[in-house]
Amino acid sequence: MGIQIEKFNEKDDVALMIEWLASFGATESNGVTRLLYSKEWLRAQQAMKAEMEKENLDTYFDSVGNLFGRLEGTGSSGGTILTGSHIDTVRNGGKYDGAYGVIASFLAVKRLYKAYGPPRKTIEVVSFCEEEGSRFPLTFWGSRNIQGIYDLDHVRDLKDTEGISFLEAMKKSGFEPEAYIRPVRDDIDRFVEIHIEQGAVLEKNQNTIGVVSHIVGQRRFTVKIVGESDHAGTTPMSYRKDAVSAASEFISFLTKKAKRMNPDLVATVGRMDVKPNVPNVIAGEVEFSLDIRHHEEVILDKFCQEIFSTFDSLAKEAEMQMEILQWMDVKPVALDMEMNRLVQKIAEDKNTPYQDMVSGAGHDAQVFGAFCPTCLLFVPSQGGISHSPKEFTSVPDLERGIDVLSEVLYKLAY
Ligand code: HGY
Ligand code: MN
Ligand code: MN
Repeated sequence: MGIQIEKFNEKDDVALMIEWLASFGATESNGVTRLLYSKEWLRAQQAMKAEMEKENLDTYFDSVGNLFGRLEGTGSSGGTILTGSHIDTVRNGGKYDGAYGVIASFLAVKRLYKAYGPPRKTIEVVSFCEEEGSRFPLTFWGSRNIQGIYDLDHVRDLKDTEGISFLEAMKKSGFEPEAYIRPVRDDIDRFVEIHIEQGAVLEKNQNTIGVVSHIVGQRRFTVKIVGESDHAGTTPMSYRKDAVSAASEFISFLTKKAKRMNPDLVATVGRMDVKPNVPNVIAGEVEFSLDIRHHEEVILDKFCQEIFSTFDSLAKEAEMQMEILQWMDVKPVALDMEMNRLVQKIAEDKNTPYQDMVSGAGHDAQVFGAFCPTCLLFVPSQGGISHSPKEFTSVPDLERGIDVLSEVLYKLAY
């Protein structure tokens, strides 16, 4: 039957906490925008810190703004069990992506402490400062700092779409770049993340827990095409160097190729900037984002090689300039089999329907998975909707996730 942990009071209520955290960066369309180092981001991290302190967790920020709540273990075995997710969101995203993982980890540790006292092994709840790559062209700023993959050199020249520099934004939210100390941790024994699925597989199969076996690899690029601005009325079609027409040719080519090449391959153009972006001028310049994912690197390599060589010949043919900047390359990762077996056993003991699955979304777990035994649990997303104000997971599903997560942490740390 496993451990028994009770909700202790209304403040212990996951639905209330989800609404509370979503109030930091709430948008008019009932979504959330909480970008790295924004005011809303800082207020959310500070509010989460205060909640952790109420539960006697030792709280602290590292030098990039990852928030930790530490519950010291009584044993001498050293090593920390880390659990949590990211606090940042996409623009006008949902209330659950990242936030649920932070809240669930916090509530699980709070309930375990109230029911069983201090753990044998130290547990830390983490609220990673950034995972999405929504403000600056860089993702996993929090978890990749902890793993020593990133430091300030990776962000010195970055600016957001309003031209604000990364370091300026970091400084403004109180994380002094001059005071930056690489926050690398070598004491993390295991990492456990719970997250909404952001897809419809669990719902379709009527399972309530997803045990993630692999997380897809992800590559993100910015493609810039430079043609020539010209008069929309007096320039014959054959004289034009129309950057929008070239971009649409590239995008239609890559979309068709992705559909043909492999059923699990996904390619997305989510952002596009057109210059000068007025109706009666032929576009001289287009910049678009490209997000490519698959769980096998060989497929990612093949797809990228084929589309970029075609882009190159099309650009030459049209006598246009083209620049391709890659700003993300995260490898596919297999998560820890032993920890997954523990999760499966716990779900079975609790008669909670579960299934193994691949994650098409990126997660901090894939950064940790390359360094320490890591597991990632999913709870269902209604209609598979995510990165949208319509993102929703039912309270029973949220609670079941916390119940399974609590048991995993109990087995690892008590
Ligand atoms: O884009 C993703 O896969 C995740 O939501 N950051
Ligand atoms: Mn996301
Ligand atoms: Mn996420």
